Amino acid sequence: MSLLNQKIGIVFGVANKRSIAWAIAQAWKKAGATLVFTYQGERLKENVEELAGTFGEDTLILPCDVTKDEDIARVFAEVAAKHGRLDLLLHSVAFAPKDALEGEFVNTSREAFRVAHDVSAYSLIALARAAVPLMTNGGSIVAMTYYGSEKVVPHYNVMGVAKAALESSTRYLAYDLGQKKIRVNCISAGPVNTLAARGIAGFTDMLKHYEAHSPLKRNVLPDELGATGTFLASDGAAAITGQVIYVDCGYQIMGM
Ligand code: NAD
Ligand code: 0WE
Repeated sequence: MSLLNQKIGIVFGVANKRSIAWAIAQAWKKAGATLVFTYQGERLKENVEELAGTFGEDTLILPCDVTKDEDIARVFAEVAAKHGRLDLLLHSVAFAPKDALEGEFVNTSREAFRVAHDVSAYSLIALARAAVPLMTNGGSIVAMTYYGSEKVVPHYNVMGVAKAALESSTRYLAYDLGQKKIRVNCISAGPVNTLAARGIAGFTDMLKHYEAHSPLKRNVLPDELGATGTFLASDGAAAITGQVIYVDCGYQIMGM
């Protein structure tokens, strides 16, 4: 019997085959889940249809800009119409304007702060609220975060502040939704070479730094994020909520 048999999930944040969301979606699928996919906009439609289409012709694939309340409402209405309920939700979405990740944090504009928090943190609250009425048998919500929320990682800047908001929101959501048997957790991943990471100056050096300094002396693999995502989604994690789980080859424990 597979871990996620009979479970219905929705995945936010697939852009291409390197996306962490795609690694977790594949693991959820392998564990027996039925999935719905969303994509940010027309630009990514073809990519996501090609990837998610391999999950079966009747897989629901819907556009959703997480900063638009009407998009979110439409997506959950379509999930309700097709599946009638929901068990799992993956939030694997983040964005800050590029210049905010390049200069000094002290120069963060009001607008860059607003956008980063709207896309990367508020969206978890909005998606959770829309999911609750469908999670009638309880549920598991998983969001992706990064260590730059708690320690200074040069250039991560306003994204670090937004991830701190995301992690704190995870705890407040876990408290509110616990009575409905809905769990909310974060996976804090070590650096992974995705679209969101490429183009970051010094990213290759960062992978090398983790290789040199993490206890396991290597970087995390996408499949390992999939495995943790599957665990958190499964009944094996039934008593785990409000947590940040580090899947970073142990990097977070180090003091030097
Ligand atoms: P990615 O570029 O593949 O995924 C980011 C996704 O966010 C994309 O699918 C993009 O379309 C989506 N997105 C951005 N703005 C959106 C909007 N307004 N509406 C809907 N979707 C929107 O990169 P990734 O590395 O897989 O990132 C996924 C998550 O993992 C992010 O939360 C990121 O912060 C987190 N994370 C990444 C790393 C890493 O090193 N790559 C490490 C730790 C955590
Ligand atoms: O969360 C992230 C990256 C999220 C991200 C990436 C981009 C690049 C393109 C958010 N917004 C944008 N905006 C863009 O215009 N990570 C955890 C990966 C990452 O990004 C870094 C890192 C790491 C790690 C940026 C600086 C330093 C380290």
